[in-house]
Amino acid sequence: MEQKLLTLALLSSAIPHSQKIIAQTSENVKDKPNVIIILADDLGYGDVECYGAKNVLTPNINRLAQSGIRFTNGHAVAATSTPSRYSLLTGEYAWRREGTDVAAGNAGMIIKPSQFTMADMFKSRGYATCAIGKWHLGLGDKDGEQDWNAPLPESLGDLGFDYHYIMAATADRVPCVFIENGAVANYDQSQPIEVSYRQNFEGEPTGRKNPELLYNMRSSHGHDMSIVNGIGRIGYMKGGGKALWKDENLADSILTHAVKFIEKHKKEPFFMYFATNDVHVPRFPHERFRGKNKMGVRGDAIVQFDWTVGQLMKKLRELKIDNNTLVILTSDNGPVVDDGYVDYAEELLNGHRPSGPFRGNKYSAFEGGTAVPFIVSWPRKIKSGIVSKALVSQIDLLSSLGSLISARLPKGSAPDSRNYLSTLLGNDLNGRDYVIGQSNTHVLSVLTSQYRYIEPSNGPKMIQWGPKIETGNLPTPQLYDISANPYETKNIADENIEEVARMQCILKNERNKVETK
Ligand code: NG6
Ligand code: CA
Repeated sequence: MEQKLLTLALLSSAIPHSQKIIAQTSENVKDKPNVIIILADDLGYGDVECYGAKNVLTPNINRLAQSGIRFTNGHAVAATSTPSRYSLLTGEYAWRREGTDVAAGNAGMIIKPSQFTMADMFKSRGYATCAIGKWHLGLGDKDGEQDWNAPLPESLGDLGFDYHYIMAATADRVPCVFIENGAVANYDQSQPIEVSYRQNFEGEPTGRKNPELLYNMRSSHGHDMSIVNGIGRIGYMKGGGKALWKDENLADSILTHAVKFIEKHKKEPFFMYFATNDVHVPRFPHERFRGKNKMGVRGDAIVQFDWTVGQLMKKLRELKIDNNTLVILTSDNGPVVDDGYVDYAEELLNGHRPSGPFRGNKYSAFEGGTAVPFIVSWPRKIKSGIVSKALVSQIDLLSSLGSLISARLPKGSAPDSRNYLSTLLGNDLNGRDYVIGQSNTHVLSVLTSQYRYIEPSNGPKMIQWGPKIETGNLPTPQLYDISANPYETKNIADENIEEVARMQCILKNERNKVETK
C-alpha cells in the first residue's frame, strides 16, 4: 500500500498539471444528449438565409434552425475571436483577464490548465470530449517557445478535451499545420518546423519581398510574412513539408476528423467543440464550391460552411443519434468583408449585408460586432420552428449546458456564466436582463433586450489598418434603442440620462467584481 502511495506521489509530481483532477462520475449518463457546438468564424448575422441573406443559399443551416430554435438576439461575447472563444469555453468575460486578445500562432495556452472549462465540465459527467478546427487560444506552456517538432508540454488534453485536431490559431497565421493531441499531425521528419513572430528565417521568401510567389491569393493589408500554399501569412515559419495544410482542404480535414470522432463515440454521450475556419480569411474554399456564388469566394465559403453543417447532420442521422444530439450553431464574432486579402468580397457583395440590419462589423462596439446567428436544435426535446427574441449570449452556454447534464461547477469557476437552459430549450422566452459586449479595443457595451449602451472612448472612429469598419468609438456616452433603431443611427443618451446612469451602474458593478475577486 505504502509503495502504491509513493508511486502515485512520484507519478503526480512528474505530471505537471495534476492539480486539476476531474472526478469522473460513474453514474449512468447514457440518456444525456450529445452536445455539438458548431462555431463558425466571422459569419455575420445576415450571412445566413434564415437570417435574411438573399445572395447565398444555406439549406442545411435553414433546416437546422427549422428543427429547433432560431434566436434573433444572440450574441458572441466579444467582437474578435480569442476573447470570444475564451469566454465561451470558460464562462468568464475575457476583459477580466489580461492576454486574451487576438492571439499569435505561437502564443502559450491562454486558458490555464488549472482553469475549469466547458470540456472539463462534460468530462466530469462522463462525456467523451473533443475540440476540432480553429483553436486560437494558444498552445504549450510559454509564448513563442514551443518546439513544434515534439509533443507540446501543455495542450488541450490539459483543458478537458480527450481528443483534439486543431489549427493552432487562424488560417492566416503560422504555423499552418494541424495539431492532433498535442503534436503536429502528419509530421514530416525531413522538414523540421520553426516558427517566429519576430523575424524571418534566413533564405525564406516572404509576401513582402516575393509577391510573385503569392500564386493563390494576394494580400490587401498585412499578411505579407511567410508564404504557405501561395498565400501570405501573419508570422514566419520554416519547414513543415507534408504536414502543411492546403487551404482548399481545411473544411474537409476538419469534417473528416469530426465524423471519425462521432462514429467512435456513437454509443456514449459526447461533447464536440467544432470550430470551422469558414468564413475567415484567407477564403480559399475547395474547388467544388467555387464559382457558384455571385458574391465570389466569400459566398462560396458560406456555402462550404453550410455543406459542412449538412454533412455533420447527415452523419448523426445515419447513426440514428440525431434525435438525442443537441446542436448549437453560432459564430465567434460579427462579419468582415475585406480582412486583408484581395478576394473581391467587397466588390461582389451585390447588395448583401453581412451584418444584416445592424451597424458595425467584426471589431466594432456596435451591434454588428457581436450579433451572430444563434441556433439550438435538439429534436428529442425542443419543438421545431421556434423563433425567439430572447437576449442570449455565448457566455451562458457553460452554465446552461452544465445544468442540462447536472454538472457541479467548482467554486469560482465560470463567474459570468448563468443558467439560461430553459431559454435555450425554448421553454422560456425571456433571456438575460443584460449582457456585456467587448470591442477589439476593449470598449465595453451593455446590451439589454431594448438598448445598447456603449461606454465613452477616445479611440478612432474607423479601424486603422485596412478594413472599412466603424469602431463605434465616441468620447461621449452612446445609447441606442435597438428594438426601434437596429442600425444605431440615433444616439438617445442625452434624452435618457436615467437609462444611461442605469447602464453605467451595471458596467461599474461588473467591473468591480474583478477587484473583489
Ligand atoms: C487581424 C488580421 C485579420 C484577422 C484578425 C483576427 C491583418 C491585417 N488582419 O489582425 O486578417 O486575422 O486579426 O481575426 O493581419 S479573428 O477572427 O481571428 O479574431
Ligand atoms: Ca473570428
